[in-house]
Amino acid sequence: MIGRRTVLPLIAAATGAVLLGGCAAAEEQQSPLNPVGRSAEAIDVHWQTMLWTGAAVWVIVVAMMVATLVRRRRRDSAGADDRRGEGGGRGSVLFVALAGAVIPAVIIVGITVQSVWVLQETDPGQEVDGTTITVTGHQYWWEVEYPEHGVVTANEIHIPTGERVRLELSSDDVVHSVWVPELSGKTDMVPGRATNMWLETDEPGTYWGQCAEYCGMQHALMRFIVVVHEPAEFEGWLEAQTQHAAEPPTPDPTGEPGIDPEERPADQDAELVARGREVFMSSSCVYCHAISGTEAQGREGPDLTHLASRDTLAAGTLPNNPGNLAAWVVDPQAIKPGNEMPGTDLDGDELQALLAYLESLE
Ligand code: HEC
Ligand SMILES: [Cu+2]
Repeated sequence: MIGRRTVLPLIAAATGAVLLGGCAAAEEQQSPLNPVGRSAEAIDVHWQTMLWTGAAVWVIVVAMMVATLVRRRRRDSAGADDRRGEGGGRGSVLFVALAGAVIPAVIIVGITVQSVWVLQETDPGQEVDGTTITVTGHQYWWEVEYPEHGVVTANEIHIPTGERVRLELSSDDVVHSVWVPELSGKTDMVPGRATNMWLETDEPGTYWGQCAEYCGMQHALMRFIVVVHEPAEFEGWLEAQTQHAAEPPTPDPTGEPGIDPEERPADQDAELVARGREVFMSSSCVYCHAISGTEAQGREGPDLTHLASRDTLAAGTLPNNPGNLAAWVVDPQAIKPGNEMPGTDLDGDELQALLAYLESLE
């Protein structure tokens, strides 16, 4: 017969399996269980120690409880009324002293010593190597600046391998928190207060980060990536980002028709891009967005100077491709309700030109 006693544990086990399955899926993108950054590795050592020590204590305690129950039951069923052995004797006192005081003390002191080590390993005050990056939290996106290089970008932090890079954090509005589980622990961004952290890893790759302090409606879609490059590649990226946005090539009106038909499509593209630039500069976009080398200098939204070089749109909400870009510009509130960008009412032609211009911002 299947009673409550069997069903409840079964439900609990099934729920547990589903929850753990969720963790396994998330592991592909961001998980502190795959540490590759120096700071995340120290945190991992610490939590593994606590997990396995805790597990060992649990197994031993449960085993002793079960053994006691079994012994008691045997004795009861034997009808013994001999209680002489209980609660007394030197053996019991020694056991209580060891298991109740000495062993726990050794474990707690050990874990405390290790956590002091982890605090030192991950100390934000540690000396750093080169590049300093300032990261500012906004509802619901990240402004990323390389002040020594005059570079401003958004929702992507690029760093070189093998270097400890400092991130100086602040917030433009409410409390946010930077967390890249594979690289480091969390650090809060507090309005009006400077905090900092560092990143260091030898593994090139792309690592997902996440706002880890509830900050409003789109907190869950306040994501970013950390792109770790080999040093030479990093220099190349930085160099490209220092460039102003390219002026759209001026279409050549003197080109005699028929002489070089190959040139025509490129010319038409150039015309579209140039028109799109005008649309951008004459609409509300400029109040909120900057494009370096142009009159657009708004700081309410992400800098768009090298928009087309970025992997994602709207803080990791969408992959950056022409279809998603169009969908975002037309109706950002449908994609990320409650974000700070209003929709546009441009007509079809203007929109097409605007998108061509945005896509040209490499
Ligand atoms: C009132 C300010 C405001 C106006 C006006 C505005 N935007 Fe935005 N825009 C934002 C904000 C804020 C974000 C970031 C939204 C988020 O991710 O939460 C954003 C994001 C974007 C992005 C994605 C950037 C990225 O790297 O993720 C693009 C592209 C963009 N805007 C283009 C435009 C264009 C084109 C216009 C004009 C038609 C425009 N915006 C008008 C504030 C504005
Ligand atoms: Cu946030």
